[in-house]
Amino acid sequence: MKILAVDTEVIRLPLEVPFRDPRGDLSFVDHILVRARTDEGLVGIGWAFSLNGRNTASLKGAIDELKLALVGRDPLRLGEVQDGLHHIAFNVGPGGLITMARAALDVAVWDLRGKLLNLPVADLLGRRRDRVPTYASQGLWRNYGPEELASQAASYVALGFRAVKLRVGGEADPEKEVERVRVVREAVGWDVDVMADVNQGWTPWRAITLGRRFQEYGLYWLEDPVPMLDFAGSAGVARALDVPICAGEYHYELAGLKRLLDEQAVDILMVDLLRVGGITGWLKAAALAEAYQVPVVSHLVPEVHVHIFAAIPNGLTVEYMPWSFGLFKNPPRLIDGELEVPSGPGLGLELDEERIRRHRV
Ligand code: SMN
Ligand code: MG
Repeated sequence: MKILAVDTEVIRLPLEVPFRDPRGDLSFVDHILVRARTDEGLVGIGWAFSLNGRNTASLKGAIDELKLALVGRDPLRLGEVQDGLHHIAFNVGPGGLITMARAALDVAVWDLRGKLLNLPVADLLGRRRDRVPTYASQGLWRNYGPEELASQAASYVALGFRAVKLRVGGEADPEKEVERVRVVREAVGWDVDVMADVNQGWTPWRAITLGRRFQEYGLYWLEDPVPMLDFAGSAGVARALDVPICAGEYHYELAGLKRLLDEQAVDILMVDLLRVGGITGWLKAAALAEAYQVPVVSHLVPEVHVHIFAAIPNGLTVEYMPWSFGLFKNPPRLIDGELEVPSGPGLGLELDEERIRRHRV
């Protein structure tokens, strides 16, 4: 079995609810869809994405150059594929678009491996469960006021979610930040977990003073309170607060994640599928965190993370962000507040060719 060709295309999917954010509005997501085709007619899929059309062409270009590492290779020989990708990428990597491109191709190869062996990726990875915890993360944006936050948070609970994440860090007035957390807690009650994401917006001092105020609302985690490279600041915040500090989504490859762990800057490590280099990189990050007895959580792309989290021992919860669901006829289902691992081979995802045709750019 050999990969004969790898095709890429750009699919522009609008967000159901566009939002405005002081750090960048979002109304659509460009998916660079990868299809790796074998001589036996199997097709492995993977994808990278960009927000609001920024860098879409560069990302597609990086994938189109790196994809040569797959052509002519046996998808079961993942190590050879990885070596080939690193060989093409090393002079401009690691990190940035090059790592994201490698990740999209890595996911396509894993999908192919599952299809070839007729097993879900979760089984290839050593499945230990069939459903994984998840949390609603597709809303509660920074530009939403208290009423909108409360009604949207309640709507997620009505859908069955047992955890929701809101965004903070956009208000000049600290009382308004506290109010955001309070209205969400009051809307969901005390049986639902609440996370708050600052997206690097605060100084350590503000994170500690506001984090202390948030504690009365029982946050499950406080995410990225300070800039990603302020390891010492994050460690200081983690030491000062009872609420667990979660960070990691901005880091590429493993070095930054390791430093977060070494410096005790996180209680929970967040790993981004594209920035860590795909499923292959994710498994290394999960094992690294396990060595520090730190749980891991995912960032975006629940379709792939549901397989990883079915298998790894230290996976806490999968971020439910359905931005790519429109590509598929059968995105993973939410059942009793958990995400179900699809049963089909590979990622178990069937492309919705009709919708893809309509949104191709
Ligand atoms: C986030 C990151 C990128 C795009 C949207 C939202 C956020 C998250 O940091 O954790 O979901
Ligand atoms: Mg985040």
